Amino acid sequence: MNTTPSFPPGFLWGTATSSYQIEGAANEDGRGRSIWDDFCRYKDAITDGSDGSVACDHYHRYREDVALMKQLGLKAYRFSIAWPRILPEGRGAINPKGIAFYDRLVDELLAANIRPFVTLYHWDLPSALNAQGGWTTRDSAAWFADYATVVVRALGDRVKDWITLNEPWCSAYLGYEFGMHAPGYQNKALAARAAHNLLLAHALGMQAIRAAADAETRVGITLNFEPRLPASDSEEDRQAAEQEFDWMYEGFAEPILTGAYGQRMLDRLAGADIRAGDMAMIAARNDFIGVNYYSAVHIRAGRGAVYDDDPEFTLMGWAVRPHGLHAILTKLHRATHGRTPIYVTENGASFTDMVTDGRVHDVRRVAYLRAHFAAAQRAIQDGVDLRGYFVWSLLDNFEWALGYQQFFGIVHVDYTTQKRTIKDSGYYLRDVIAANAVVEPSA
Ligand code: IFM
Repeated sequence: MNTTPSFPPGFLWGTATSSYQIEGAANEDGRGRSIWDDFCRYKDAITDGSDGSVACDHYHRYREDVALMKQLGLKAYRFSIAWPRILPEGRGAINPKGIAFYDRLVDELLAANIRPFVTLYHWDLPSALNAQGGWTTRDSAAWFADYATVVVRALGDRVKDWITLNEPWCSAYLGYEFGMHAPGYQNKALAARAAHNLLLAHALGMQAIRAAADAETRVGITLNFEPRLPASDSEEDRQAAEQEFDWMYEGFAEPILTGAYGQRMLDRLAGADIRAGDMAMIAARNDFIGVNYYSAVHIRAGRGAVYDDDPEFTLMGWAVRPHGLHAILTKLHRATHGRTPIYVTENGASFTDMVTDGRVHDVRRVAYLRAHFAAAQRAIQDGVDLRGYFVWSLLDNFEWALGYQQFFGIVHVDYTTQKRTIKDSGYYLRDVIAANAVVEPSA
């Protein structure tokens, strides 16, 4: 087998999922409602009219799913906790059955020698809190910190890696400005408030986790990135790309890493409740940064975004540009002076798949993963302290407003029978993990 240089020893290979996208069991064991249960009921909110009430039925099939992870040789698994399972009203009374589910899942993972990476918030805010203003009220940061304390007290003896928020850019802007995600508002000022309050929630959440956990515990945040890259080596394109507004980076990574918003972001944040002392808390040290990377934008001077590199597009319509992963990893490495470990907490691709004779020959997904793994490997060679890589996603699942019409899994799910079929990309990941290197796909 042809291989490139190895990844560092102990490199943490895994897959990622989130609660609402896979769990189902929406009305079981005392789970409260979330803004996604509500949003899915709005007319035309979800392209195929579906919702996450059953999804992959992971709530009942988690043992089978952990067995699959073991079969693939995963070293780690990133999943999220459904806030309304733990606190059905968002705060106050704890639901012991909700905690018991994650207890069982964590124990099952540890028994399979798989390290749990737990995200506390992957978009399923309790509806009861939304009724009190949700992320648009500053109180939300304290609600989140209290919820984090409850979860870390319950699982912190076994879970040592915590992620506060997943992709707060999406929570704030897709949820409150563009209305494409729950709670479905279209209001710039509300989005600005939500964006800043989410950063505050991250800050208070980190403090709460550290207060409730032991010294071995690590905590960070997962951000999504879509870097702006020069379309050529010319100085004009380089400058144009540099000057382009990078909303995801400037809105979240920059305040966390520098303790300040840039002027362009401050203009966008008109209406947000930013108070003295907030920025210092938001800039508290993270034990790691989680990077979700899917695509990049090419910029040409005077023309803006261009596609003259003729990229391949995934089913999401996202340009396949693996070099963008190298670019964001090296940029973050420089921005943190190499002092903050980085994980790729999501990377993967949606393509249409077909099950034939019990196999899924997802050649394009295999090629996508191979190219992105190689980009990560190059970043490590260039000095980036990359500690692990979580492929999105373990299973085909509920892709938010796009329902069940997108397929990110390295394991195919038949939603009628709930049968799981490992795709060729799953076997490819297994081979990469076994070699701890970017191997050639087997024919
Ligand atoms: O499915 C989502 C996930 O919930 C957050 N990051 C991007 C994925 C693909 O769109």
